Amino acid sequence: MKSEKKSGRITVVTKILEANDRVAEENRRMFSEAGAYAIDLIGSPGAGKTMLLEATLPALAGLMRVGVIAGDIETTLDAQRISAFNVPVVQATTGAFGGACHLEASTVRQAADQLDLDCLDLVFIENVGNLVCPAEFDIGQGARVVVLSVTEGEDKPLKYPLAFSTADFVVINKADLLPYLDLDMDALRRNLRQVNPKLEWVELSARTGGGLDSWIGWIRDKMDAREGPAKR
Ligand SMILES: Nc1nc2c(ncn2[C@@H]2O[C@H](COP(=O)(O)OP(=O)(O)OP(=O)(O)O)[C@@H](O)[C@H]2O)c(=O)[nH]1
Ligand SMILES: [Mg+2]
Repeated sequence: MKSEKKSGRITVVTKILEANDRVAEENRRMFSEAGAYAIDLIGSPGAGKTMLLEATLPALAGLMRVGVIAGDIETTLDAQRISAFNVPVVQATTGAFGGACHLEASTVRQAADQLDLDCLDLVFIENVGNLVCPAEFDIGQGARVVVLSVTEGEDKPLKYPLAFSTADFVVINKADLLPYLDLDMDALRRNLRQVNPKLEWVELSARTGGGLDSWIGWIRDKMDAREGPAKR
């Protein structure tokens, strides 16, 4: 009896993920056809995802047209912060849908419908602050970036491997705080490699802007290398 229940539950979970994957593929096609590259930003609450965007948007101004989807369980606080940069922004809150700890492909689809994708080159999707659930859900992104702050500790890649094994890039944020911490940066780099040998990363401070150039360079290289028609 017990195992029947368990297998029933597994079937349901599998169906949810399959349904999500189908919409994610549609999203990927939608972004690609519009020529808008989508970057899924995931990371723990407070890792600095929004502050990274606040540093990144001025650096990309004039280079490309950027839109933002801000994911949270509640509030429009992040969208309000982003709107100061004069870019199109949509807040996607999961509170009305049971407070999911991640964005699903269908939520991203609804949010993207509020943006004029044909007029955008790049869409940042700031996922709900969480290092676990967002890693399990494909949302149709072109690339996934983990924002990990140095205050979180060098062991996080080992403890939350899915986030790092499914990531294309890691932004190690809050580098300005390193002098005040006993973080073992070599161990962090080793742990990142152990979980995902192909992983690249940059160490930066969204607060001071130190190291931001490498992050901007990665975005531009990634966009230049993407498949599909360039818009301009
Ligand atoms: N010292 C320092 N503080 C930072 C840096 N980046 C972000 N912070 C601070 O960290 C806190 C959280 O930053 P947010 O950008 O709101 O973090 P978030 O990841 O968007 O948080 P959620 O959206 O709630 O998941 C704020 O107080 C920021 O000022 C940084 O590079 N250095
Ligand atoms: Mg945020």
